Amino acid sequence: MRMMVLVSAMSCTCPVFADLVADLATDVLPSLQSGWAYFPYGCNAGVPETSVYFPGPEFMVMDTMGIRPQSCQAANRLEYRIDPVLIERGTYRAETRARVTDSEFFVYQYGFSFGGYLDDKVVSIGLMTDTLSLPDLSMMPWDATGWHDYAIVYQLPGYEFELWIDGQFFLTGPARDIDPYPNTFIIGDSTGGANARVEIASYHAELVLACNAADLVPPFNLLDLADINAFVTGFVSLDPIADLNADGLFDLLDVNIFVGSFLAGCP
Ligand SMILES: [Ca+2]
Ligand SMILES: [Ca+2]
Ligand SMILES: [Ca+2]
Repeated sequence: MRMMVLVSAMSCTCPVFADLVADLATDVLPSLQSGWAYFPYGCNAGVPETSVYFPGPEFMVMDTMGIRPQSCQAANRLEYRIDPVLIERGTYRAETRARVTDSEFFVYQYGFSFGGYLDDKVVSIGLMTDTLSLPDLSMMPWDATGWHDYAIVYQLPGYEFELWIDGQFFLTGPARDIDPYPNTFIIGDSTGGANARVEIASYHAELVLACNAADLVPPFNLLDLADINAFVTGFVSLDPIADLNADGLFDLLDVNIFVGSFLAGCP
């Protein structure tokens, strides 16, 4: 009977929503744009933003060719810090339209990179003219010299990331653990040993967080049958996901929290 009530409450035509949105305009120096900071570090510290990023009406050029082409850890990266947003559960999505017109590398082929540092995981990809690098540092041949739309989708906490190219699902794989790092959207040059010249025509990233205690699984900010199934399955298998008051017990208190939150709906 309770499940009937829950299912009947599912007809939510929720608007498109994101808790946090970051865009990067192509025609303004990034550090002049809200939320964005130019972040040169390691042996690239001191390299000025205006020598790497060149705004334009159709695309922004990033050019790190010839900058410290040795294998020291360094970056000329753009970062959009999203701490202190607490990411308990949510969906991260980042999209860019870009082409890599030149590149050189020493070890890690992240001459051009975009993605995120989220919940102490790396979910960024790296692009060179002829190579695609994945978050686990594996590489594959890829012709990045033509215009492509790249999209990364990652569910927190701890799902595998998805890479979409030109609107088509391309692959999925594991994120990589890193030392604690602020939650950050990134785009730019992520290594000292690899450099690139890239034209960036667009960039958009967003984070959609779970709306309440019943919003357990994707799609977030939406309460539907997937959340009900996740709670029921978690409850009967004693999975912490269903211990909604985090007291180590699986009892009526958790059921009441779930039902109350589900019926309350996303705001
Ligand atoms: Ca570099
Ligand atoms: Ca959900
Ligand atoms: Ca409990």
